[in-house]
Amino acid sequence: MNIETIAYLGLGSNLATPTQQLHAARVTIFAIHGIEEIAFSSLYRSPPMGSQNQPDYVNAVMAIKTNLSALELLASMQNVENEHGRIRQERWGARTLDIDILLFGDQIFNLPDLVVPHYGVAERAFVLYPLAEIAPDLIIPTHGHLSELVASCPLNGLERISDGA
Ligand code: A4P
Ligand code: MG
Repeated sequence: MNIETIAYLGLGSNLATPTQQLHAARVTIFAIHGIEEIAFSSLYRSPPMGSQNQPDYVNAVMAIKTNLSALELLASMQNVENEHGRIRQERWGARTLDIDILLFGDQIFNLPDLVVPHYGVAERAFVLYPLAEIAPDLIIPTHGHLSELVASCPLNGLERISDGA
């Protein structure tokens, strides 16, 4: 039995009614044995990072408590992506559901399949703003205080669109 860890998941979708994708993902994730939801941010819309030839994204961040290991959590989130019709095509291309493990406690992983903190966590507005909404005092391993990262991150077109999924 693993120790319970607080982890943060970044959820994103830009196809097939993104708000519904995030709602469905949330319901699926909190029903998983070994995962308990602690908080779920508002939903935020933003223009696509990467290829501009795709719809806007809707993003949110979910805080969970889990007794899964980090690699078990990754496998579990990849199952959720697959169940929700995610087809991996081009990197940074359109997707029905993307789930990134942003943080796993204060642990650092540099494995072939898992890099935590997630490499985009410190500079992506669509990650930092929802994260700060649910965990304003967080310290991100190797990056420092979330509040300072948010303060120096432009919105880049990010808008809060609803109270939650
Ligand atoms: N992987 C390594 N570390 C992690 C982690 N911490 N969490 C590996 C999840 N996966 C991790 O992921 C590729 C591989 O990353 C996986 O096999 C896993 O072992 P993927 O989800 O198949 O590929 P991807 O999502 O196309 O690539 P990547 O690099 O994860 O893209 P991002 O960084 O997720 O960006 N614009 C807006 N506005 N909002 C968005 O959410 N998202 C993306 C995708 C592009 N543009 C966006 C948004
Ligand atoms: Mg991803």
